[in-house]
Amino acid sequence: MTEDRGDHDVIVIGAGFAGLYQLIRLRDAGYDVRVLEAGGDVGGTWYWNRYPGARCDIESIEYSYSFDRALEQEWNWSERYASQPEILDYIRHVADRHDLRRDITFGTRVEAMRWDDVSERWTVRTHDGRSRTARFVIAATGCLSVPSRPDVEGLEDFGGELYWTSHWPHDGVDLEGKRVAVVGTGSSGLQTITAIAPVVGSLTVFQRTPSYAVPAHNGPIGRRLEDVKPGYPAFRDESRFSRLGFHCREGETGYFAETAAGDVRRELDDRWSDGGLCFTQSFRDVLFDVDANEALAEYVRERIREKVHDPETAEKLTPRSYPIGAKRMCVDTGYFEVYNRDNVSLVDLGEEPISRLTERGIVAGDVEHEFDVIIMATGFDAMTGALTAMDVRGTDGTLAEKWAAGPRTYLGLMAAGFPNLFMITGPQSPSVLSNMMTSIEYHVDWVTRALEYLRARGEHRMEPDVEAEDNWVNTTNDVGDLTLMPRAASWYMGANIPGKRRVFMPFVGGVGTYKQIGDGVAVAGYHGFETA
Ligand code: N01
Repeated sequence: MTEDRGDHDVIVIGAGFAGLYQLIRLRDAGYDVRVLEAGGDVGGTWYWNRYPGARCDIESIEYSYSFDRALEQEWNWSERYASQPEILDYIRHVADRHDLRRDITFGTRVEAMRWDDVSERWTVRTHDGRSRTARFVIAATGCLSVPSRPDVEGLEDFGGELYWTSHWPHDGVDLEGKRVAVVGTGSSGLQTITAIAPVVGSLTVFQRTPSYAVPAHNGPIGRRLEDVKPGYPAFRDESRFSRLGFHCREGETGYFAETAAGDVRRELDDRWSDGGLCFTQSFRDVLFDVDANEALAEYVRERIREKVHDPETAEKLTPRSYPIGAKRMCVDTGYFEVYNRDNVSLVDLGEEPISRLTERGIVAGDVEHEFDVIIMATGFDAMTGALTAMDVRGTDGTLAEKWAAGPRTYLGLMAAGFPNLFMITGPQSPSVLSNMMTSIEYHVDWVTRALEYLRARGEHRMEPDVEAEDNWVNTTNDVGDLTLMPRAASWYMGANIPGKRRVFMPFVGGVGTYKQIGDGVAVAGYHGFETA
């Protein structure tokens, strides 16, 4: 293990996909780097989210590193969409292959960071009271890493087993034959519900808002990977310049104006039978035009009615209160069919809200439901949560204060007042609206190139201009407002966290467009940044 002297060129926070690749790039460039990771091993989101059925919703051929050409050829995924255990195996394999663990301190949570304008260094304090310093800090802390734990009355009173999908026990949980509740019907809830329904004695799902879901049609990867491998470099390049950071046939025509009714149906049927997140790309106006969006939503509602036998349950499962695509779409594998099982029931929290937990279970409406196990799949304080959970003090105050009315960044990479602090897939970058692997690699490469630029010039400080930051915040908001995305009470908007200011946080202009802007800024001598 490399000695952790405590003073480094760079501290990277987080050993998920972003932190590991950042370590590789900076170590190769000769920097002294220390990675601080709260978990017991590498993996980030895939280390913590071990709930039954956890699986990626981006295809395996796209959701992997592109920087290691030999690895890209050697690694074989088994399924079209990789499961959490397989992805974790992959990340561990990368850590072994590049001997990364020697520069990572595990079981160490960063609690505070303070910038010193005299020494021009960050002091980073961890939960064990230890301090380290670094010229640069790179937050590879993830967009969905701080669980949202709703303040439900009586949470402590429940006498059975209580689990959170976002912190699932490493030894697994025996659910066989038990009376189980799941609260939450986002991606984590849907996957958990589908996986455990055949195993548990009874399953009661507590749903606040129904989700739109498109079938995954998951299965063995077959020849798909072998077909892609010979042309992988070009394939990756296409992803980098695409809208979503992965291959997705983008609809070129508008829904009403330019498409005949028969063609619309054929297009939607084709996409539905292909499965996956590209469904919402069917027509170019789906995220802009209310009527086009409603037509697509109605197609999905029809499919739900076909799958669920009981019309009353089908109606409860049918999303109507927000545009399709304005909340993160789910990709499912037999989710709706689960409700045809005799051991599964649904509680609509719109009609019967949860008032409290008791020793025996959950009180919703007038009924106390009794359970052996309650599983909370209630989501995350997304995008800003991990950054504001730390006490980050820059030149003029804390990041939490600066972002009280919503995040303010330049390119989602840095924030004015916080010199030498970089964010990987920070708010106001494409991040969660893209294949995270494409966006992570782009940001890591961009940050590495910026540090190399400073070093070549004998400089050691970088910070965005307030004006450049203001412009980028306005651009991000303006582009977001062109779409229907702000019309849903989504975690993209921070709407799932009580008291969090509702602002549309990701950059919705597309990965390829964002790359052109980011590359242009760099080529123009880091336009909008002050360096010294
Ligand atoms: O979290 P969510 P998630 N009482 O916020 C409900 C990625 N991901 O962990 O919609 C009752 O989507 C909440 O209701 P509402 C992916 O990007 C990917 O499922 O706020 N219910 C909602 O139903 C995803 O979008 C994969 O009204 C409460 C649910 O809990 C993101 O992570 C797998 C409640 C939370 O859903 C987050 O997904 C998993 C309360 N007090 C995750 N509070 C794949 O790759 C919240 N809810 C497939």
